[in-house]
Order: sequence, then structure tokens, then C-alpha cells
Amino acid sequence: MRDQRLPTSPGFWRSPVRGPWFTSVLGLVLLVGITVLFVTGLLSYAAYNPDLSPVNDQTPGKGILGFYLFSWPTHPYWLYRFTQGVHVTLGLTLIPVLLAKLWSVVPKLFTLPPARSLAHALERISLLLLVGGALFEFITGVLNVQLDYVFPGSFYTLHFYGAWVFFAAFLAHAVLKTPAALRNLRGLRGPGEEGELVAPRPDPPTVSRRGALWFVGGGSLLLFGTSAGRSFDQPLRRTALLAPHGWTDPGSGPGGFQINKTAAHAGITAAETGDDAWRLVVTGRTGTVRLSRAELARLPLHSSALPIACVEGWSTSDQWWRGVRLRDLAALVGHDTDPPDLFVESLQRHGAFRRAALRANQVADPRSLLALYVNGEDLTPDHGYPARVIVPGAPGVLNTKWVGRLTFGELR
Ligand SMILES: Nc1nc2c(c(=O)[nH]1)N[C@H]1C(S)=C(S)[C@@H](COP(=O)(O)O)O[C@H]1N2
Ligand SMILES: [Mo]
Repeated sequence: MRDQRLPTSPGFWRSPVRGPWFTSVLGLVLLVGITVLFVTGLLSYAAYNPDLSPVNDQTPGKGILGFYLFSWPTHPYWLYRFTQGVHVTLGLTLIPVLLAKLWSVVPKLFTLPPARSLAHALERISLLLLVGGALFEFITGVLNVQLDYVFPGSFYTLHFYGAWVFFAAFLAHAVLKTPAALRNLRGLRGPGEEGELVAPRPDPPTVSRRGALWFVGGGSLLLFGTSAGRSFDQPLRRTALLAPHGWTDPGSGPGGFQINKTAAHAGITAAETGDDAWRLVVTGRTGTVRLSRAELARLPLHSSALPIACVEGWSTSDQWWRGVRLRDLAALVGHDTDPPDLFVESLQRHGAFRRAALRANQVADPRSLLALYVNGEDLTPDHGYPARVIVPGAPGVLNTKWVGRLTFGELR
């Protein structure tokens, strides 16, 4: 027998909780949960209009990994609020399950010899990709939603490629292990089970396997309870104790909903947004027109009740936006029927979100506006005064604030 003081010896691992039952329950929860994360993650990527490159998506050489991309629909108008709320809230909720699952199999990491055969060596390499990929995706995701985009620009590239590597390993692992996991759940219950994960010299139990599972579930519930509120306005949002934006108070009144970047942060000054200075520059087939805010306000105005839904997983309830339809602005510059794709530029001089590309179906939707008002008042400076884009079903990042220029067509 090997020296039991070394982790390479099975006798080193003493917890009586480890065993096939505990690992299988957690594994099956992750099988379902991570599949949902993968699907909602791919949807989030599609929602950015990444093939209107290079404006929205800078991912180098995505090649065939962009195979599934489609025109993101504008119906239902809460689509991205839902898919991204699920992605972020579920991802946070699964953290305790992931950690418990890794803990439950950690003795395997130290098994000797490192590889018994070529097949065994390949399996262990795939496990490295699996564990590394899982940690990488969860850590980059958490950093992005909690720390206000710590990876400017490159987060999408990292999280996107990481997801494909991770999911390939995950799929292989699921195919190999799910049958055994299901067998374990039917056959084995609690004490008396056997298998390579069971400690040969267990310590006396301080908690049952079932109790340990409740503990993990409690951790998940706690994370869920302190995260889910980020998908709502006050007062529910106050329950999102872990949401970083929960601490910036947008105040009350018409502009009293979540603010991403403030005007001050974006370097937008009152001088450049004032009536004397600001002109909207609209370019299309028949040339360019310049419109003051007063001139825009004399065009036919329409209202849409739409939320802001950020990739970070937070969203607002529906707000009442009022402004000029994007398709009416397209018609002003010669696109009377079938408006084309649209390139939107903000007054902002720096920052990843100062420009965005919208697809023709988004421009054509009658609820898509260049909004001048929200909830019955002028837009507040922080919500994009003098004018901002708002599109149903789309990620917040496409709802450009402090718009300066609209260019129809000419994206490719
Ligand atoms: N010019 C500009 N527009 C922008 C952004 C920005 O940083 N600059 N952030 C975008 C993102 S990521 C989101 S989620 C929404 C947030 O809008 P809100 O602050 O009005 O809630 O604005 C979008 N429009
Ligand atoms: Mo966002």
C-alpha cells in the first residue's frame, strides 16, 4: 500500500460523503444545467449580430463556429431579457454544484500511474479540458457580470472559444458517464456503496450524503435568491445583493431604472448634446440629412414599451420609450421600402459600445425607435439624451445612447 499521507494514495481521502451516488446526482444536475448554459450562451452570441462584422463582433477567425448564426428576431420583445437572464442567473446558481462535483472527484486527479494505456491517457487529457474549460467559463463569466466588463472587447472571444472547447469535452464526458450515473442513482443509496470514489478508510460521518447534497442545494438557492433580482426593477432589484449595479442608484422618476455607463463616464458633455450643438446625421441611398432635436420631435412619434436587457444578465422592466421609428428615418434618406442594415454611432469617442450594427429586420420593426423620451419625459443624460436607439428583443449593447450618426446600408 502507498504512503497514506500522500494524495496519490486512496487512503489519503477520508470523507465518507464521496461515492458514486453523490457524484452522479451532481453530474446529472450539471448535464442539464450546462446544456442550458451552452444553448443560451450561443443564443447570446447570435443576438449580437456577430456576422455584421467587424462592427459588433471582433472574434478573429470564428469560421465554422459561426455556422448556426441567424437573424436575431424582434419577437417576443422580451426575448434577450429572458435568454440572458437564464444564462447568467443559472450560471451563478450552478457554481456550488460545480464546486461540489469537482470536490467529489478530486481523488481521481491524483491517481497513479498517470496513464495506464493510451485510451486512459486520452481520457485524462479530455478531463483536463473538461475541468479547465468549466473553471475558465465560470470564472470569465463571473468576472464579466460582477466586475463591469473587466475584459474590454476580448471577453467575447475568450468566453466564446472557451465554450466550444469546454462543450466538446463536456459532450464526450456526458456520453461516457451518463449511463453509469443513471445506474448509480437507481442502484446505490447512501451507505454501503462501493466504487473507486468511496474512501477505503473513511472518517466518521458528520453529515449524510443526502445532507451534503442539501448543503450544496442550499448554496445554490442562496446564490439564486441574491442574483435573480437583477432581472427586475426596484423593489425586487434590491434583493440582488450580489449584483454590482445594485449599488448605483438611478434615482426615482422617469429615468429611475438601471444605468449602465453614465454620461460622465462616457465623456458626454452638456455642451455637445445641447440644442445649439447637436445634429443627428442620417446617411442613406439619397444622401445625408441633418436634423436638430426639435426637427426630430416634429416627425411622427411613436411609443414602445421595451426593457433594457444587458449581456451582464441584468434587465429592467418595460419602459415607455417615445421617438421616431428607425424605418421612418430610413425612408428619409431613400429607403422607402425594405430598410437595409443600419450602422449606429454615438457621440462617445472611446469605449467598446459607442457603435453598433442593427440588422434589417430590426430596423423594419415598427417598435424600433430612435427614442427622444422615456416614461413621458426627455431622456435623462445618463439614458442617452438627446437620442438613443431602442430595439425589441435585442441585447442592451445594441441600444446605443447619445446617438450622433445613423448610416443605412453599406455595412459589408
Ligand atoms: N454610447 C453608448 N451606448 C450604450 C452603451 C455605452 O457604453 N455607450 N452601453 C450599452 C449597454 S452595454 C447597455 S446594457 C445599455 C444600457 O442602457 P441604460 O444605461 O440606459 O440602462 O446601453 C447601451 N448603449
Ligand atoms: Mo450591456
